[in-house]
Amino acid sequence: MRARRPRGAARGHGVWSWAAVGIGGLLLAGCQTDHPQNTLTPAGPVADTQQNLWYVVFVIAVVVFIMVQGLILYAVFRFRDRGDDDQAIPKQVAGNTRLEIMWTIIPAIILAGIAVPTVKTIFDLAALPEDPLEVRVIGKQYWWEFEYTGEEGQGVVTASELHIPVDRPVFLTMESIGQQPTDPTGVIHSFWVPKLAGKQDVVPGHQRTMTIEASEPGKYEGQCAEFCGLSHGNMRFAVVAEEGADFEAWIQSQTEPAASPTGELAAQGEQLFTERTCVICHSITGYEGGEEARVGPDLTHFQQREKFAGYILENNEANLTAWLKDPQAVKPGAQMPNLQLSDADVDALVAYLRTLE
Ligand code: HEC
Ligand SMILES: [Cu+2]
Repeated sequence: MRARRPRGAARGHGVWSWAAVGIGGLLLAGCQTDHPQNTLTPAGPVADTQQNLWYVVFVIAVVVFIMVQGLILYAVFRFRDRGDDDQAIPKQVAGNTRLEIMWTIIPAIILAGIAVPTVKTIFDLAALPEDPLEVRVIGKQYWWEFEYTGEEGQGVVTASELHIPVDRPVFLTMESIGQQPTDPTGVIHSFWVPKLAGKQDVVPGHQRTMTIEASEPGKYEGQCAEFCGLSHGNMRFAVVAEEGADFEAWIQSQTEPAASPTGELAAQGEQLFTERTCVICHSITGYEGGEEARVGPDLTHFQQREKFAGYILENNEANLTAWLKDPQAVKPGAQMPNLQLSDADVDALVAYLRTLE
């Protein structure tokens, strides 16, 4: 015969320890406050405004939650089945007009109350900011392209690392296109730098806008936040915020054309860049025949980027070699073909790419 477990004691103990583990785990998860993509530590006025709105909604939601759960717990304990005959039966209120009006009107008032600051914030953030830096953001599979469209931006095009000046609004005009600039067959991406602003979907055939602004110099990590294909998770980027003068120097450096390499291996790589068809997809300003292509990232100042291929790979020789040998092995679904390059070709091309300062 099986021994009967003492009822209540052991069972109750189990439930409470699981609850403690669950709640403790949630609390511990909140401990890491300096995560690079923590939405709760905004780093600029746009994110601040959004967080302020979020706090209002959050506090109201917590109050409603506690009240509703409190009433449920009260009812569950007060009117539980005690197994005797003379237990309390709740007062029956079905069809009570007064109550029904009350619990329709109270939520309506709460929602209307939340709508006021929400709508105001939406309009405030949608307005064109004063004296913005203008950047066109293009979501591609699977990387972000940035084009500085305003006069001061001088048409600079770069990938994966968006440089911006601090304390100045940056107005982004965003779209999704296929591999060619005129190709309308893009997919939906979503641009998200959690510390600087909320998400913005980037939709083919539409132009979306949003403003971001950073208050402190630094690197703010972001990523595509809408599933867009096999390497959606490898579609990251960074916003690099710099003091005004540093930013201007950066823009200036980006307008410089690439110089022809002097080393023998690199010079060989420079030649292979055309022979192995790289030039069809990648543009390098100053490289003959390589000014227009926009299928892959602009490589004129490739060496200045800390990471590449959607900001997933450290920019070093080993990673570049692996990338050129077999892009899909490094990044599933990557839209750069495996060009079946020989080891010697790869070495020369890597040597050339490393001269693109
Ligand atoms: C058919 C077009 C195409 C050809 C040809 C091509 N690439 Fe690419 N390349 C791409 C695309 C698209 C990407 C972006 C892939 C991604 O990140 O998902 C890319 C990415 C790169 C990157 C990383 C750039 C960055 O900042 O992320 C390098 C470096 C590169 N290619 C070098 C080359 C070289 C060298 C060749 C010639 C051997 C070449 N590519 C041929 C389309 C092409
Ligand atoms: Cu995407």
